[in-house]
Amino acid sequence: MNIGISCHHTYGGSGAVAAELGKALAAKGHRVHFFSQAAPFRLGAFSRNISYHEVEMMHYPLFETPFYTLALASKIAEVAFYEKLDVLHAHYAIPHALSAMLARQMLEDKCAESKCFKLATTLHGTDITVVGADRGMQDVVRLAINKSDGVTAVSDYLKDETVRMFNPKKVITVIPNFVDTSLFFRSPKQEIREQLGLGNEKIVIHISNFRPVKCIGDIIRIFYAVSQKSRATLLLVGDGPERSEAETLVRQFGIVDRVKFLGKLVDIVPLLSIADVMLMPSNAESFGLAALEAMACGVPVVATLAGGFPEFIEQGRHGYLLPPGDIEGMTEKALLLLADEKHWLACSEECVKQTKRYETTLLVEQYEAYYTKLLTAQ
Ligand code: GMT
Repeated sequence: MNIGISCHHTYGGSGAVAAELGKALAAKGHRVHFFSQAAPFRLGAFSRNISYHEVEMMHYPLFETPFYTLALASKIAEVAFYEKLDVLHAHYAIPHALSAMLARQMLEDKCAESKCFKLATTLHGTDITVVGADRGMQDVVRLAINKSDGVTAVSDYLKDETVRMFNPKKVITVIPNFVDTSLFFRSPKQEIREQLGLGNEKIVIHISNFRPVKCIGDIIRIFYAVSQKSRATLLLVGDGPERSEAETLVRQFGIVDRVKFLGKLVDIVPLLSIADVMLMPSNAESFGLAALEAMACGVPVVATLAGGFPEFIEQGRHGYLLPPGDIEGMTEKALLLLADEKHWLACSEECVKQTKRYETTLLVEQYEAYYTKLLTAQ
């Protein structure tokens, strides 16, 4: 198939899923065209069957902000026509699905409707729960959903939320996040500890784009309580709007030497491989790709009883889920995992087992079948 993928290039789950999906499809022989503002952060080096189309925006003094949605639509239309795209897979409802709709209209005179690409849209989370919940954006998100040929969501939770909020005309198919366990596996390296200036203390880790939904303040509060009873270090991977507040809290708590802000790192397996607990106290999380990737590396998760987490994290088996904001509860469970070696090992092994259900090869097959269904539908 000739598949177009449009996604956000920035550090975040939807861009990661889109890039990993495209790479896996290309490895299976499909021709994949990526569309984004800059190279998606997980795209990696050149690879056969992959083309990346950077969307260039026109800068003209009359326009205060450049029109990304329109530039993307023009780029999709151009590539779809010359490369004969079968499917355009939009990751995150806006603006990608809208640009694709517009691209189809641009092609109306050039292609017979039956020959134009099918539009598959994957909802990732905040496109519904945050952007979709905004009064000013609701109708445009609804349009993106209803005008797609097919819509998928990354968890039952997100599907249910979308149905509750938008009552869409289409049936939404759930295709969860996935992880390549041939790349994500535990392989601890002493030199990583040395590079980070760590001894043999326990490691708590968090990876995200530091947006408000991630509750970074709760991470610092939990870790502060943990650090009173355990000689652990907190690794914070990623960056974003809540970082300054987090750094301020770390200073206020006097734990500067116990917390390392590592920034937006792409190669996270070496870090996950030395981690003992993944903290994800998000107040809304449609799936939680970072948790799944941690589990593949044998890291039990302490997260919230919210969103998609309960769909793949079993209480006491792969870690613990507590109500959002329950700092005390999450602290207690993190301490339990850090202190009880036997329990940690059992959880760690169960985590690795659980991720086999979310193996990239299995889920990529589901996407391929989904595209085929769209292409053969009347
Ligand atoms: O908002 C974010 O944290 C990033 C966001 C994205 O779209 O880039 O992540 C969402 O998509 C991921 C991949 O499907 C999911 O694993 C994350 O749970 C989801 N984030 C939220 O729902 C907050």
